[in-house]
Amino acid sequence: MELSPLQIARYEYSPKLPEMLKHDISQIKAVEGKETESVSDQEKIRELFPNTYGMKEVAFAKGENHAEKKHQVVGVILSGGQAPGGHNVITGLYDALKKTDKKNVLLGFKNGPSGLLEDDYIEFTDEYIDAYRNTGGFDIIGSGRTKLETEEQFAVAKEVCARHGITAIVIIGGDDSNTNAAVLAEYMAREKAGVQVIGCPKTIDGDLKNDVIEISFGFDTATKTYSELIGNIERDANSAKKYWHFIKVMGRSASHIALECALETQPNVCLISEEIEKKAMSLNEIAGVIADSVAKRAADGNNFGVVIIPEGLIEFVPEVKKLIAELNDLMAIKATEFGALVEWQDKYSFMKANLSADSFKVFEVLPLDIEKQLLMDRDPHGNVQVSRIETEKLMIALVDKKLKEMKKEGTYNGKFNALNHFFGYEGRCAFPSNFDADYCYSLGYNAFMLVSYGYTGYLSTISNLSAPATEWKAGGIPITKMMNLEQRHGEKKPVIRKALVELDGKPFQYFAAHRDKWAKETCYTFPGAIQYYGPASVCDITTRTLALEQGK
Ligand code: FBP
Repeated sequence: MELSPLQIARYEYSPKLPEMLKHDISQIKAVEGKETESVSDQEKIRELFPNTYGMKEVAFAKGENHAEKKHQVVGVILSGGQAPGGHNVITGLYDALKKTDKKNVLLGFKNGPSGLLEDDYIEFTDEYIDAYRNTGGFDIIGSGRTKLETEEQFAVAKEVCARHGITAIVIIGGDDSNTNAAVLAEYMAREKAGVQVIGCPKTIDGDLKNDVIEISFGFDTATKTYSELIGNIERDANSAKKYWHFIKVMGRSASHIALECALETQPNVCLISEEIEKKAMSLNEIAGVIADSVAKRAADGNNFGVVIIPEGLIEFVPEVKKLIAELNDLMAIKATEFGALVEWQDKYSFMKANLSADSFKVFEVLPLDIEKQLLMDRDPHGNVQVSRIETEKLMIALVDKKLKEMKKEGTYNGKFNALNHFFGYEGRCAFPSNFDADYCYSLGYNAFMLVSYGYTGYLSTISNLSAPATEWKAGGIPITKMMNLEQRHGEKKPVIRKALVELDGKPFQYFAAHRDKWAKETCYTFPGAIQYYGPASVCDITTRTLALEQGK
């Protein structure tokens, strides 16, 4: 493979570790803190995790290493969507494992959790690992979305582990994958299989966080990448002064990415799904918010602007949520009848006959393309594939309609030329920022410390992240501490609670305090490209979200 100059330079980069992990491994000791409780439903979760509930928090510190010495064979898995820095979690894990004992072995299971079930793996060597240091992507072993959740799968995993003498599995994933890591850890403990399970918090969506996990890895780089692009578009808009740009950004459910990009770039409008749900806003009302900004700016002669839309928006609009739920049920219950319809007119009549009157009213005002997207193939769980719905185009159509009405009423007299964009895959495999390169390497290094001290059912944690890396703290928390019971596929299941944008949190409050000004005036800020070399004040800073959350 040809190497770019940046790739060659990044190979030389030494990720920064927290002070307590920089010592010789013989000088890193584990210090146990308090016993833990799950965030709610304690009794039920204790019952479900009799072997791994209530374990103590762990922190690492300088001191004599008291871990039991044993030959370690560790398996690692990348699970779910790509996130910048995944390679560094693996290089950090590898370095700690080899520094502890050159004879230790790291196996990488290929293409996600299915690699473990199919016993499809590679054994890492120095040469192989070195080609991936500080690079973006998950192509080191590939990723996948197979869920590791049934007893049958766990039994296969146990057999594969026994075949290779595996002592621990490290799962790099989001809330679902780490929930499953906790269930797998409990299974291995119950079966006395001698296999520990450790998780690492990944997802660009930023929705795996709590009082201990300050940020999931990849969020920093992905939002910086999108913010660079949005800033560039803002500058173009302000130069040409003729387009409104509607930009959808990834984030399947929570709006953390949209909010962070708004804090970085100060667009005219940014929609936050969690607020829309709380206020039970209709599509018409949302279009009204954007049209209001368009009209105010047009009155000042500014027929241009930028709107940020979170990917998950429509599922948070109550009337659309109801429509989608009805469609999912309908297309499951009457699958054969609906599947036999070929002409659009017949499909439309089917909807009219079968949807509730309220839902059909919402359906019929949608642009034709969106109606068709809502009726596309379902995902494996029978749900509409929300990420394939072009919400940015939907909003343009609705705003255009609203502005035409306003023109008739005489409340708007401008020009509205809109363009749409979707930024998602552009940011998931970028070269990790210095923050993500350092954070991920530390997470992986620390995961091995947890392994060597015999912990299982823990998530690797690196905290105090808005301080310089040397001041970061390393440790682990039992995954069960983050769990509660939620309704999933008709049953109450123990899961890690997904972190949505908190409307009383500092990042949203800052945005809410400034958005009226941004809606009318041109207040754009241009973050520019991620910088890897130069002053720390430019290269090592993390997100505005984290800084505001930590009072910076
Ligand atoms: P993870 O939660 O698995 O990290 O993935 C998040 C995400 O990037 C979302 O932002 C997006 O909706 C989704 O993955 C896209 O998934 P796919 O890669 O399967 O198209």
